[in-house]
Amino acid sequence: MLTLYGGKRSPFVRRVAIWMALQGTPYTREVADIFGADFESFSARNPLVRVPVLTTPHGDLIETAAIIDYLETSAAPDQRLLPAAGAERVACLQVIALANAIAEKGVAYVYETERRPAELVWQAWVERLATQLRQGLASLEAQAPESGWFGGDAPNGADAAVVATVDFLGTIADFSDATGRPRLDALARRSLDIPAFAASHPTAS
Ligand SMILES: N[C@@H](CCC(=O)N[C@@H](CS)C(=O)NCC(=O)O)C(=O)O
Repeated sequence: MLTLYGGKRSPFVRRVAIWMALQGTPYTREVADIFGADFESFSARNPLVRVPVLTTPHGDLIETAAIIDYLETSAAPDQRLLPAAGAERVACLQVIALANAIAEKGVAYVYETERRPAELVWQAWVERLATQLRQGLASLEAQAPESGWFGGDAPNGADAAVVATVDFLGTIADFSDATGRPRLDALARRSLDIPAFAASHPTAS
């Protein structure tokens, strides 16, 4: 049995959780307190003390992209969430890359605005992050399907990455207003009808 380490707010952990659920890959979930009590012990699983970590028969895997590669190459062809090759694969991976980059900037924004002591906040950097997030989101919104999924009739890996990122931004006070991203908001709402997405929503119990 695979074990996924990481909390519900992390967009990276959630992408892995959605991915395994869409593939029908069974796993157990463990939350690690990497900012607190588990900092030292978790370094045995990831020397950088970051999540996600996926514990597998091949050991503890780190970094979302490498974990996803493991899941894709371990799955039967009809369970895979990435197009096999060609322009479709390039396009799908570029959507995932953009969603991932937005998630990275969103996590940096959270560290700056929620974790850093208020007197040490570098406002110009926060504004740079906000601009990068707005631009990234505008690009993702322009690429989002009006209906259905990035994957067409069924969600694929791009949908997993985009929904994980959009729902994560919804947890950040300054980015929780979805007015400027109607297609992404609608996609995230549609995803809640699918248990693979709903079960790992940041607000799911
Ligand atoms: N590139 C990494 C990013 C992982 C990451 O930044 N995870 C955050 C949680 S969302 C974390 O563990 N942060 C703790 C830290 O950086 O010290 C990945 O894709 O796995």
